[in-house]
Amino acid sequence: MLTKLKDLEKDAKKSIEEAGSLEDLKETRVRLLGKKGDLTTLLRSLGTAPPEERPVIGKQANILREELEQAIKLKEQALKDAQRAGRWEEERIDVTLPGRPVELGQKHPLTMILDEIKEIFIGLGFQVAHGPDIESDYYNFEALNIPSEHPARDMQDSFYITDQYLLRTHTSPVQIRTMERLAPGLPVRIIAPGKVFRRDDDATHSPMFHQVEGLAVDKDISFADLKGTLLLFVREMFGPEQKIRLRPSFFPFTEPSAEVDISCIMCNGEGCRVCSDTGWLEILGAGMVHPRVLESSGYDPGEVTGFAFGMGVERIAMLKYGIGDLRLFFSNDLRFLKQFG
Ligand code: 2NM
Repeated sequence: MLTKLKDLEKDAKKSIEEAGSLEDLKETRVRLLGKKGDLTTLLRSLGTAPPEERPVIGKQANILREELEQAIKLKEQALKDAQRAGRWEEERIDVTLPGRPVELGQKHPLTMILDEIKEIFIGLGFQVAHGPDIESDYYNFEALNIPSEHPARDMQDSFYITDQYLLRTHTSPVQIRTMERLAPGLPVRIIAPGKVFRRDDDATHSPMFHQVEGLAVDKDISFADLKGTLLLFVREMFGPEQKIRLRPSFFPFTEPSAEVDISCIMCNGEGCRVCSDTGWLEILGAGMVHPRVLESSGYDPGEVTGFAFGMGVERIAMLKYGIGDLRLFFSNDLRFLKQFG
């Protein structure tokens, strides 16, 4: 039986050594050491050996089992190493190849325009204020002197979330919130840039677009201050030769109110397709803050006055870059976006 054991040892070590793959090795292991394996079978027949030989055979068999376990473990590691080396060979990286060019992104044209607008007003002493996209009926309408029967409140024009909450339709709520914080004594000079939402969708209207509104509240703020501020803005934005023209208008939150035109940047006021032969382009709404708006925000309209204005960022970008379709800003077409680098 000891001879059998010796034979088994020789055969087993050979099999382990010759295993060509991890699968091979696994099979060999089962054949040698498994429940019905060679070594187990040999030990089962220990009872047929002479009693004095049994302890020796048993001991030798156990030593052999340990040796084989060890040999299998070593072989397994060797096979794994070889496998990894093979993969490395296949995937070897040629560091002398030229690299793939890295494409840098760039600012969205609307971001560029917005940055420009912000810088101009910061230069004039304004601070940038922000507020929530979801607003209450109160901040979006009521505090702005827009009564409940006003057509601007129509469900058809706004995205209502509940009875009292909606996506803001302009950034004026930011101005109200700021006045509430600073009233009754502190002066206000802010612009409020951000997304606004209206139920509109065609080549000139998007359900989401961007506005910048401005507000100045202080003692003795006049309509002339408004005009001067807007003229400075327009000249920095569109060139030092620009003219502006104010036409009487109406907004519930300002009195008096005006629409502001700039001389057409395409034809310099000569008259062309872009300005419908008028020589002028409308780019802003503005006015003196309505006393009721000042009052509901905590200021005394007998003590302070204010001017406010609002503009659409997309419209300014379209004019400045000569873009014909508003939807290009939101289509994320790289052929369009790459032109503004
Ligand atoms: C515009 C036109 C005119 C405006 C008014 C206010 C506030 F909150 F102070 F009353 N914020 N923005 C305003 C005034 C906005 O957008 C065309």
